[in-house]
This record gives sequence, C-alpha cells and structure tokens, in this order.
Amino acid sequence: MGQWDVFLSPYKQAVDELKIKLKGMRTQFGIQGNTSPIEFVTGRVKPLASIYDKTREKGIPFEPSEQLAEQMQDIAGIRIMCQFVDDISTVTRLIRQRDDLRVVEEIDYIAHKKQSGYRSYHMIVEYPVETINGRISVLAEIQIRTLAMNFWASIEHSLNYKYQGVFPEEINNRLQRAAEAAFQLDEEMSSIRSEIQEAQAYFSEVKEATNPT
Ligand code: 0O2
Repeated sequence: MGQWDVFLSPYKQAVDELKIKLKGMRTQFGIQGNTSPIEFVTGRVKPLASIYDKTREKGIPFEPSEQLAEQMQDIAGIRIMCQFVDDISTVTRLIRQRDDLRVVEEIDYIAHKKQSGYRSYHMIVEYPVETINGRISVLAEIQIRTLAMNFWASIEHSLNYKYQGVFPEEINNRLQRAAEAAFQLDEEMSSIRSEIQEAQAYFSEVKEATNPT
C-alpha cells in the first residue's frame, strides 16, 4: 500500500461513516412521520489530482503530512442537499448537537455569497475514526445547500474546470444571472412551502395505501 493510500484511508472511512449517519437522520424523520430536512447526501474523498492542485494554490508541499491534514480541510467532503433554505438551519442545528463529531468552523456562504455567485453553508468538523491502530481524528467539510444552490454549483464547477476559472464575459454574466435565478427559485419555493409539503405528505400516504408492506 502506498503512502497516499495509508494517509487517505481514515478520510475514506470518515466519509463512509458520515454518509451512513446522515442518511440515517433522513430515515429517522421518515419513521417518525415527519418531513426530512435532508433530501439526499453525497460524499467523496478529494481525488489526488485535486489535492495536488490545491497544494499548489496554497503553497504547501504535496506530500502526506500533518501540515496537509491541518491545512486542507476538505479532503473528506460531505454534501447535504435540502429542499428549502430553512431546512439548512435545521440541519446545522442537528449537526452541532451530535456527540460523535466536533464543529470547528462554520462559513456561511448563504448570508455572504461568494463573488462567483456560490451559495452554500460550510461546516468544518473534527471526526474521530476508530482504526486497528487506535483513534485518528480527521477534518471533514460538510457542505449544506438547497437543490437549487447545488444545481448552480455543479454547473459552475464543470465550467470552471473547462475554463480554468477564467470565464468569458458572456458566460460569466449568464452564471451571475443563473445564480440570481436559483436564489429567486429558493425564495418562491419557501413561500409555497406548506402547500408543497402537504402535497408530498398526501402522495406518500397514497403510495403507502396502494403498496402496503
Ligand atoms: P472540489 O472539487 O469540490 O473539491 P480556504 O482554505 O477556506 O481559504 P477553500 O478551501 O477553497 O479556501 O474553501 P472554500 O472556498 O470554502 O471552498 C471549499 C469548497 O467549496 C470547494 O472545493 C467547492 O466544493 C466549494 N466552493 C467554494 N467556492 C465555490 C465556487 O465559487 N463555485 C463552486 N462551484 N464551488 C465552490 P474545491 O476544492 O474548490 O473543489
């Protein structure tokens, strides 16, 4: 096993465990007959190529080290998608209450969107992983966002990859307009939230009645 595999293995375990635990929260809301503030959860260990790019940006050595573990806080990355903006504060509260992790930093790119138009709520957490050699604490970044914020971020991320961060003016203007449209969509959905949730509850009852298990 290479040095990188050894270094990244607790991050992989952290991502796997956090995904299961956060998905479990969604299931628990369902069992209690409540609408979940979590729509879906994804996670990934940052690919080596992205780790390399970021070490260049930050001016730190590209090697598995304590310095890298301290300065690159998103090697383990979790994304939680919510239907409504208000769900985000519910999810952050639930995360802060947990005893199996410690929140070390919170960055609110929703109240203060980035210049790119990016909106999302970031929590950096310290998460202990139990291994055969004892406990190893790793940092993980949890990004919490609405479906609309996620749609915008995914598209912008792919374009960023294509243009290496230097967008032609036309694309840049369109992305800014799309960010504004995503914001408006979130606002509209929030204002008809109770109607949407009543409809969702009605459909899940109908589904249960027609597919009894
Ligand atoms: P990937 O491919 O998702 O891993 P910092 O060290 O805090 O000064 P850092 O680490 O860049 O700077 O933190 P920041 O700005 O909070 O960004 C961390 C992650 O948030 C990014 O990881 C993206 O996932 C997401 N993000 C931040 N800004 C933007 C943006 O403008 N557009 C999009 N689409 N995503 C953004 P990576 O490493 O960039 O990418």
